Amino acid sequence: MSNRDRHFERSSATASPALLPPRTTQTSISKQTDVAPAEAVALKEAVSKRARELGFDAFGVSRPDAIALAGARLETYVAAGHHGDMAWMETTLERRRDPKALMPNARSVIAVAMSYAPDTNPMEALSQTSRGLISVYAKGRDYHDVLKGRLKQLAGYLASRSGEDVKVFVDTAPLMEKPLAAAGGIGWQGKHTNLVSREHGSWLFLGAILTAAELPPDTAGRDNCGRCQRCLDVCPTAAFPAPYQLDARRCLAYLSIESKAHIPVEFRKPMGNRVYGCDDCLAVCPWNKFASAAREAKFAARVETDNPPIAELIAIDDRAFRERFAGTPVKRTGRDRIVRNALIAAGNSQDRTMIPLVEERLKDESELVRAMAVWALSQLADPDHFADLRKAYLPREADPDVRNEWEAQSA
Ligand code: B12
Ligand code: SF4
Ligand code: SF4
Repeated sequence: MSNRDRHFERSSATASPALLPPRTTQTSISKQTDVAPAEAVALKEAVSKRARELGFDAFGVSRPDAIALAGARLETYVAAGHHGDMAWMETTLERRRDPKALMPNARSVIAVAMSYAPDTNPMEALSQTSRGLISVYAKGRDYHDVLKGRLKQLAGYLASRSGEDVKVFVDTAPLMEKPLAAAGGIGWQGKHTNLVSREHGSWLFLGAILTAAELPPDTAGRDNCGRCQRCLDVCPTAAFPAPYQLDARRCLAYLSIESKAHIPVEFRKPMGNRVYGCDDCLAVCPWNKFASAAREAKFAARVETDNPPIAELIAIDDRAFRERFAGTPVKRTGRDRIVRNALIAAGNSQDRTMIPLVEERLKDESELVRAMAVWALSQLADPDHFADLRKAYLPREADPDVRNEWEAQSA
């Protein structure tokens, strides 16, 4: 029996409460159904089986009120400013705390996970300094598209069998997918805050269905981090103020993907050659040794997104960008931010053959790009050459941030 089969078997089984391990604190307020009605058990088993047929690797059920503690922690996270410029986390706070705010008649939450485990360790590419690292999750087809299509099929199946309302979510609505997956027994939130499964490690995409159907809940996942803290230690930007807490403002995934601003100087060197996201805290997790490579071919790296040469990314224009990254999550971030990141990678590469390409970007329309071209040249060009460039470009630079870069670098 494969790991996957084992997981489904456990998830869909109904066990006597006496045999179940204690629930984690995250879900302690959820009420366990003592004896689930036979129809609900049969429905859950059928939906779990269908989920497996649709390519999901894990499946679990919880009650909508199972994540009350997560809601309180989300409030603390936002109050501390850890969400950075993701203002939607503030505006959706009240709805995110409670799945019922999205579907008042919801009685059950189905959490699903699909593996995107790579077949090699992505950290090996950190030493290939002429290439721009793209996070494993973004090298293939956008997971929103893949999961949403399958979730809709699963929800349709559930609706037709139960006659009850259903709603589908993949990272597109204010729902806390990690705590819900943990509450459904798929795994636990590791010290890096992502969901880890004993069977599939941490390379998992998550999705959820809210339904008015009554399904027997699973037992919440138990924390198996123990004394390990590899993910905390490996983080290049010290983004974890404490275990189980992330300050997104320091995380390279936030800085390189979500942030529309200039990347603060303190993070530019630690960024190394990562041009889109970061995998380090996931890659070092010992639970990944149990993860077999993803079965979903759509998540496989494409030649054109598999850590492209930095030189190609610096020179990319809008059209070539859209062609290269069509259908992947990278496309949504847009050309300017990727070129911004690639220029930082160029600055870190110590490869002086990139200087002419970087100089071209001093004339770029985007101030994000021009600013990082200045920084990259400050790392690559010799001081006299940099001073000549400054003399030529600073007087005609109107943007205050780009001017600051010139001035800071020549101080
Ligand atoms: C915003 C967001 C981000 C932000 C912030 C991430 C974060 N950890 O908050 C940024 C841009 C940084 C990000 C990065 C990444 N993301 Co993201 N992201 C999200 C999103 C949209 C919301 C997450 C959220 O609500 N954060 C708010 C905080 C408060 O929630 P939390 O992390 O669950 O916080 C918990 C802990 O802090 C814990 N806690 C706090 N204090 C304490 C104390 C104790 C004692 C304990 C036990 C726990 C505890 O309780 C909190 C509530 O559960 C979700 C999708 C979704 N709708 O859920 C995807 C999601 C979490 N991201 C995902 C992925 C894949 C990533 C990256 C791996 C991508 C990459 N390679 O670049 C990185 C991973 C970085 C990391 N270490 O987290 C996946 C994770 C899948 C999984 N296996 O868990 C998700 C679920 C998307 C999906 N549908 O698959 N992401
Ligand atoms: S994704 Fe990278 S930068 Fe972000 S917390 Fe993990 S190791 Fe740190
Ligand atoms: S690396 Fe260690 S501490 Fe971090 S999530 Fe994995 S098991 Fe937990």
